[in-house]
Amino acid sequence: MSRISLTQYLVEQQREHGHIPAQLRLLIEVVARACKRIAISVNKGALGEVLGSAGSENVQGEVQKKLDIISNEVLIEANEWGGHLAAMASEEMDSIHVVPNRYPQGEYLLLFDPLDGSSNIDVNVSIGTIFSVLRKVNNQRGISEEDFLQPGKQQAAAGYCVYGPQTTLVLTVGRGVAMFTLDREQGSWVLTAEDVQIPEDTKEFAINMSNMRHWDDPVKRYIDECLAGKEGPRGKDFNMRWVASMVADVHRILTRGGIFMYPWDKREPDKPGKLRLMYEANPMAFLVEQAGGMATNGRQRVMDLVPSKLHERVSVVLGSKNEVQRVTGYHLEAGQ
Ligand code: P6P
Repeated sequence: MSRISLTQYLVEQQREHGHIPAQLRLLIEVVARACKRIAISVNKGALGEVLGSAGSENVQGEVQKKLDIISNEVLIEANEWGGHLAAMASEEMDSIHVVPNRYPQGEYLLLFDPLDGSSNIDVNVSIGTIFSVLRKVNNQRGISEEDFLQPGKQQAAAGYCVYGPQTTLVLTVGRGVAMFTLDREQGSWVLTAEDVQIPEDTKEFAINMSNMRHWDDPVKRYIDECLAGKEGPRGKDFNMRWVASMVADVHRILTRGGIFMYPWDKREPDKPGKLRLMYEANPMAFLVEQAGGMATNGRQRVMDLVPSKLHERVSVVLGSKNEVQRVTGYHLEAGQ
């Protein structure tokens, strides 16, 4: 594969397929540049006075880390002036951030989890930025939260940046998944994988096992069968991984297959799950489907779900197609 830059990749996609409007190309390049800025802060760690709690809580009631706030501010500042966005939404902000009147408004809406996996920041484990791009659907009145409440299948683009042993940007604009690794010497994103494909089968599952007693029966059945190994109904042994950074777990699945599950559990029965639909599940579902995998809430396709509020939560089962379908089948059999 030729080692081309993100810019050359986007220009060639636009030239060959014509499906990346100029504003969308600019948006992706601005987000990619913001991720480089975030990577610099993340990589400083204790040297940069950026670790630890910020002493505040976000809309989710979660303690905010200093890097959560820094990352959020980097993404807001980078995207405000370019004229490609009408508004932004973030896990770290209660309400949407409309582009100020001093800048032109564009055709897109950007949603992001600026730094996913915050519990891993202070212990030097991979974390990441997740982003989702929607089109502004109305042109008359001003932008409001309702304009963001679109199902994931309306996404124009989605991606994440994983800050790990390598800093890697993973992107889809609806024509497959491409991966770009940050060349720190040049400060540029270099294409290192394209047409990424998730194997349809796997022997690796990712779930927080400490919640087992809270799961519903179909999830318990699926995991019990994985744990039973080759002597059990699956006839093969399974391995388990749980990074507690969705970006890291999904990157592993895009790279070598697997199934990731954060299911509903009875600790908070009125909540469908822990993860957020708009800026975690939907972008990851777009990437996973574009790589030949599946993403559901255990029963339905994630990207078909119509959100009723910006910070809506959802159960997530995603990854290798045949495994996700098995979990869906168990829910259907159980009538759950
Ligand atoms: P738990 C990180 O806080 C996150 O939102 C996802 O990135 C991750 O998969 C999950 O929560 C981890 O949750 O309950 O295992 O800490």
